[in-house]
Amino acid sequence: MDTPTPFAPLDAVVVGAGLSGLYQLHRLRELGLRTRVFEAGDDVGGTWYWNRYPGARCDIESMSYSYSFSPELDQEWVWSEKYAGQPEILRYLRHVADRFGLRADITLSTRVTRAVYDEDGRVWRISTDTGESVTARFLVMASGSNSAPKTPDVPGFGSFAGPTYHTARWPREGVDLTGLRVAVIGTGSSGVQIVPELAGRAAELTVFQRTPAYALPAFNRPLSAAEVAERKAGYPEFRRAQRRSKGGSVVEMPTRSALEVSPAERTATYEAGWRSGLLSGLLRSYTDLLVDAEANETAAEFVRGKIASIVADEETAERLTPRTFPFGTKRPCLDSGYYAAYNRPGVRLVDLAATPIEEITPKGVRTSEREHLFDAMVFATGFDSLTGALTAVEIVGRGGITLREKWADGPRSCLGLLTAGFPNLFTVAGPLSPSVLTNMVVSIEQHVEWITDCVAHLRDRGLTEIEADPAAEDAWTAHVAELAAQTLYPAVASWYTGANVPGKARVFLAYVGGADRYRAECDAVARDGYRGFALS
Ligand code: N01
Repeated sequence: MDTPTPFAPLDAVVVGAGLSGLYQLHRLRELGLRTRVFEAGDDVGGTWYWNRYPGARCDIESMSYSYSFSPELDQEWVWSEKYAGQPEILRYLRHVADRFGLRADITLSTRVTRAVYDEDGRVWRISTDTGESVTARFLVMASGSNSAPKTPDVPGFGSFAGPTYHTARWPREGVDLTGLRVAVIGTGSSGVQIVPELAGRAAELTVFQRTPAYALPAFNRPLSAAEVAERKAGYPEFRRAQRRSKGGSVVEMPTRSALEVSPAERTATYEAGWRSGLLSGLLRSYTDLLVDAEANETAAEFVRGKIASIVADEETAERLTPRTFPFGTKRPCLDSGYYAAYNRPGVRLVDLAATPIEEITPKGVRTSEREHLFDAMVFATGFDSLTGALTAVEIVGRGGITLREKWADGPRSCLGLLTAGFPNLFTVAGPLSPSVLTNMVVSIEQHVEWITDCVAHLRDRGLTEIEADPAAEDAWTAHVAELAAQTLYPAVASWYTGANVPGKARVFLAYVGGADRYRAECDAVARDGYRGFALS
């Protein structure tokens, strides 16, 4: 192991001990850097620590949604299901923390609240909610893309007299909702997953839907010993293929337009995509589903037909049918009994497009139609995505400018990795990178490795600072927007565009060009001596 340069009392602070932070710590330690992770939760796991709601499950296959950096880990860990549930993924991440001895450098139950760049000392001065202050040369924000929960922006929020739960803050000890009248507000991925679970327990379950989702069947199942063994035998090549892929998953890419084939052929292709039980199964049927509204409509219609075939009550089926935005422009959901739940007695759908919420009351929810009475309420209302966890920390860069101020009109950065005016501050899987449009683990590993190589580059040359060049940042920010503008994404109100958070700038927040192209660009920038960045 190299001897660390005495950068500062700490060489690096990493914020968050989820998938990103754990791997970042591992890599920086390998480099010999004195690194400390601060984690708000009382254990590691990040997303998989916080989102403990019943039904929480990954929507990327478990043997794909796992670290690739350790062939030994790949061989020793055994996934039990096609889509791992939250408890299993959390066990995996706890195992990773133990196996690589990471816990010694992780401070739990501690939230970083403030980080100020000391321009003279070229260090970050970092404060926590436990009153601790540390100084580090590098600050890596591994704080998650969907980790700042959003509560419903409706009058009376907080006035309900009974218990309320946000899916992303589900109590560790669980909640017994058996026999109660329960409301669920929100029908994104979290709502779609929790509804079937609660439908079997609550006496009455009322789902408040503002916008219907497109949900595709998960067909989750146990993995057989034979398929686990086969994947393990092929893991080295599989992991290489993931790294070369556009979305971080190894799938066949389409070559034809949806509009150049016959309706019968299209339906057969969509049927195969539906049966694949993959989140991307339908979207990857044709090349133009996310760029051509007419092509997209063929897929959207297919899903609408499926909803009608599952939901017995015609009126409920129609209300569950998405018609206001193209398929895939909001992240599709994976369905493990969501639509079918509406066939159970005691499960009701309230269509907020027809009868909006007027207020939350001490007894329940008042819509424009009437007051609905509940014993407990569940908010599956999502997150301030991509930027929320970053701007929640008071990050103060050069000249006293905060990141929140700098990004008031939307995030700006070079490669989604560093932003001008905030030297030595890296973001993992943050805005303007492919992150949420890909298999997160693959994108996280790519970012962590780039950051680690960058830090090693600086150290090996006796340099102490890297900062995005404003011109390169402008170019990257514009490039991300230009690519997005070629798709159907930006026109849709979603968390991808920041439209789900009142007052948030409306900007398409992710890089749509693909993880493969993005990786090539990041590698080229590094090869060119960190083109677009000032090193000193
Ligand atoms: O959040 P969302 P999520 N009144 O923003 C509704 C990942 N994830 O937690 O669409 C009434 O998608 C809102 O309505 P509308 C995944 O990337 C993954 O479900 O804004 N309703 C919407 O229906 C996912 O995409 C997994 O009109 C209100 C819902 O709340 C991302 O996290 C599981 C409202 C929020 O949906 C976010 O998913 C879970 C209000 N005032 C999450 N405010 C898996 O791996 C909001 N809504 C499977």
